[in-house]
Amino acid sequence: MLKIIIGNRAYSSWSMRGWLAVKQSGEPFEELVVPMFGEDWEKRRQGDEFAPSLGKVPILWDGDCVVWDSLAIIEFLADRVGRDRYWPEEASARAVARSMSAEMHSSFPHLRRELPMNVRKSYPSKDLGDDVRADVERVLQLWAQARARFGGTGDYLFGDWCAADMMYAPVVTRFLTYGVRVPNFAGAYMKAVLSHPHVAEWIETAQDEPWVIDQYESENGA
Ligand SMILES: N[C@@H](CCC(=O)N[C@@H](CS)C(=O)NCC(=O)O)C(=O)O
Repeated sequence: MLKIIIGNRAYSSWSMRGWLAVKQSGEPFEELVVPMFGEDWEKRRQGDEFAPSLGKVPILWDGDCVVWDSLAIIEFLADRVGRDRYWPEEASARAVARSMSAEMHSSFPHLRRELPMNVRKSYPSKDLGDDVRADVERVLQLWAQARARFGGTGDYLFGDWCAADMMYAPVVTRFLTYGVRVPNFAGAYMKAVLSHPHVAEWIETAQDEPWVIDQYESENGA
């Protein structure tokens, strides 16, 4: 059976992406939550289960086959259960969905650093610095283009729920947490993402986690 190792649901955005991908597979899976930065975290990440990932989550095991890194997990599962479960069918839509997902994976350093994920909190709007604002604008531009070109009658970036939505789901929760002001189309998209049953389950389960990491509990970010 598949087994995914994740960090805290409250704070670990990469874990959220990997977990959403496994949920999307429809396959049964086991999950192991290792709370980040506690004693057990240091011990576990030095163990064999974490070794291939250099101590980062998420990590997916399928027997003795291991996949780490959220995008690789998506691709591994797409190979396993069918690409159409993860990526839009039409070639140009798929190309854009892949590009947007890769950009999420490699970019937006200011957004990631200054607005860390915390799905248990929501603060009033605050002024964003220029660098964070530029990251936010780029995300909104990508969302607008995907929705306009490929959204059709569906609620998500490419109509149906796909890997690009999984990659941007933690951005949606960050915008909510820090009260980032967005245009109406983005508000509607965010609402759809937050109502997706897999996202809703992740957020709901996070509420009951006992662990608190102080550095992610500030309205001013990390
Ligand atoms: N590029 C990796 C990023 C993984 C990552 O940085 N995970 C964070 C948790 S959200 C982590 O394990 N941090 C612990 C550390 O860096 O020590 C992916 O896409 O999965």
